[in-house]
Order: sequence, then structure tokens, then C-alpha cells
Amino acid sequence: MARFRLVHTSDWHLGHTLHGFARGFEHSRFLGWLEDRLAELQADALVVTGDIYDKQNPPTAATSLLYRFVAGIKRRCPQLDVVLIGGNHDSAGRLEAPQPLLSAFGVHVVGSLPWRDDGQLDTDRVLVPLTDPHGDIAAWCAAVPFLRPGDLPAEAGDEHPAIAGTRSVYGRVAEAMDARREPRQAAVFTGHCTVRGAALSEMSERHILIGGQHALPVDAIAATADYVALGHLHRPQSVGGDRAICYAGSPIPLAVDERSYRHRIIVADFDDGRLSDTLSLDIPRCVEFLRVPDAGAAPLDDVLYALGRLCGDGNGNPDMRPFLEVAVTVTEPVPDLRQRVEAAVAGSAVRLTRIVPHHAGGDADLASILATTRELSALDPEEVFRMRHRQQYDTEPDDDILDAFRSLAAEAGG
Ligand SMILES: [Mn+2]
Repeated sequence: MARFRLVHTSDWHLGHTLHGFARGFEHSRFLGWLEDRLAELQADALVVTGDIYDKQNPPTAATSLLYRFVAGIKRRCPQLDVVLIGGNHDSAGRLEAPQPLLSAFGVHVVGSLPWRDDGQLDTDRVLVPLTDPHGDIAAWCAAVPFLRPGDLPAEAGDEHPAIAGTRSVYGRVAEAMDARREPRQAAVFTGHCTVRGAALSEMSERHILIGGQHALPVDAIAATADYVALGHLHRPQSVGGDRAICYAGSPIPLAVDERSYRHRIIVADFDDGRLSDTLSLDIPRCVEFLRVPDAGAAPLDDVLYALGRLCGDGNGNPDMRPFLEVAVTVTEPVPDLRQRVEAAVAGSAVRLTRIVPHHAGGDADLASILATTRELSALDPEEVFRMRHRQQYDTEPDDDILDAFRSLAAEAGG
């Protein structure tokens, strides 16, 4: 049997904007690069594991990026099978709407778990045959998208209902796959979920899980798979060091804490239905992501000095100007913080995404501190103002600020 080669990528988030800056240029560069790799690698299948779009209602620029990519690869790799699944960011209906057209190009889309009218899982829609260069079926892809709570059958037992329900869905799909899979055909499963033991990134993903209770044990999603293609986590990784269970990760950093990732695609080779090799290819980054300081926060003067020495350069291309996040330790009110930072970077070709103030006194909620110590009626407004200032900046308000507060308080009838 001929070798079979699958390329796995994920979490494109087409249509993403970073604090107002569109990412279309980076996505377009990535998709062009991917098209070249698919042709060069003579890939037989491409699997994209969810969050194709960043939003339920993606901008037209994002949908045209996807369609242009599909048209481009079908010209160069007419035999390529493409599987797209829906992620939690995707609208299943929007993703599946062009399915009748995309089918003609060998593109299979599963936006949401398909149920038949009789209440049974429509496994014909979920199971996608993938063919080798001779047109023979070399693998079956169980294209399981992001599972919403309504997709999960109630199962008896001690397991968390979300885990038991997921196990049940994958079990049904695996059963249907085993019924049609012949010897020496590989079993590939997809998922858009968090698997136990995987490393999350700080900003984009932490809020998805509360206490990790829905992180799934690996055996719940594909006990019989030769390769498990996962999406949802933006950090590329193999789960538990197993090269057969991989998050491909996102192709570009979607938040500042993802700037150190080495974004990649995964190339999985199969021989006689068994995974023989995996290889990852680093995706070139065309836009730098800077942070001042590199970690934590620094006093304003230090930050302004560092910003003055920045030499952002986009090769004259506005879409290639580096992104910049700034974090300032704030020890007193700085009403013109933004203007001062903007003035400091005015001479360099960077895109300022965000200024994060770190308050020297901590960011605790004053109300919760007061509530435990004082009666509300016993509080004097000026005293509360002083406490707030001390708490936020770790200093006493100076006379100018106190005068301003008193005249405001007088105006308010206090
Ligand atoms: Mn996701």
C-alpha cells in the first residue's frame, strides 16, 4: 500500500483582530505558506481542527480568505482531501453553509455534531474516507467537532456528565468507524476540546475551564485511534509526550502571551494504516510581537526610555509593523499615561495594542476591604478617597489632588 500523508493545523481564527488591528495580512501569508507546503509535501489530506473563524459572524474578508485558499490548493493539489471541523468560536451553520459547493472540491465540513431525525448520530456525515495517491481509502477521519452541552447524551455512572457524554459520542463514532474500516486503513479522530495533561496559555484559554473539570481524559476521546488531531489550545503540543495525540496550535499569536510559541503544522505519515512518523514544520512569523518590559511591569520613566530606543520596522509595509504591549507600574495618578506612551513610540513603526497599568498598591477591591472593617454610614468621603489612593498607589494624595477632590465633592453636594 502507498504511503499516506496527512497535514494537521488548527485554530486559524480568521477574522481575528488584536485590540483593533486586523490580522488578515498574517493569515494570508500563512495560508500562502501552507499551500506551498501542501504541494511540496505531496500531502494526501489536510485536517483543520476548529476555530476556523474567530467569530460566529466573520467579516467577509475572512470568508474570502478561506475560499481563496480552498480554490488555490485544489488547483495545485487536486487529489487533496480536506476536513474542516467547527470549534467553539465558529458558527456551525455559517461554516456548513457552503458545503454543497465545497463538496465539489473534496472539502468536508462538520460544523456541529449531526443528529438524524430519529435521534441517532448521523455517522455518515462524521466519517470521512481519506484516499491515497491511487484513490484507495487509506484512512478514515472521524470528524468530531466541538461538542456543545446539548450534544452530550446523559449516561449513568460516576463520571462527570460532560466526560461521560463525550465518551459516549466518541464511542458511537468509533463503533461506526470499526464497522466500515478495513485492515490497513488508519483511524484518525478529531476533537476541539481540552485534554487532561495539556498546557494552557495564560490569557486566551484559562477562562474556558473552571478548575479543569471538563478537561477530558485522553481515553474518552479515542481509545482506538492511530492519530488524534486536536484543536482548541493555541500552544502546539503532543499530549503526554505521545506523538499520536497532538494539538497543532494556532498559526499566529492571538494574544501577547502566545508570542513565544513556535507555531507549526504537523505532518503525520502512515504506512499500512499505522502511524509511521510525525514531523512538525515551524510557520514563519511575518509580524513581530513586542512587550515592554518583556515580563511584569516597569516604572513609567524606564518604560518611556525603552520605548524611545525601540526601532520598530515593518519594511515599509504598514501590515508588518510589530505589535507592542506596554506594562507600567503606576505609583500615582497619570492622567496622560496614554499620550506619553504614544508620544514615546511616535517615531517608530509599531502598533500599540495595549497599555497595562500595574498599580503599586495592588488591585484589590476597596469595597471588600472596607466592608469587613467599617460601617458604611461611619465613612467620610475624603477619608475613603485617601484610602483608595493609598490602596491603589501606595502613597498619600498630594495637595493638588486633594483640592480637586474637595471642589468636586462640594459640587456634588457632599
Ligand atoms: Mn477553541
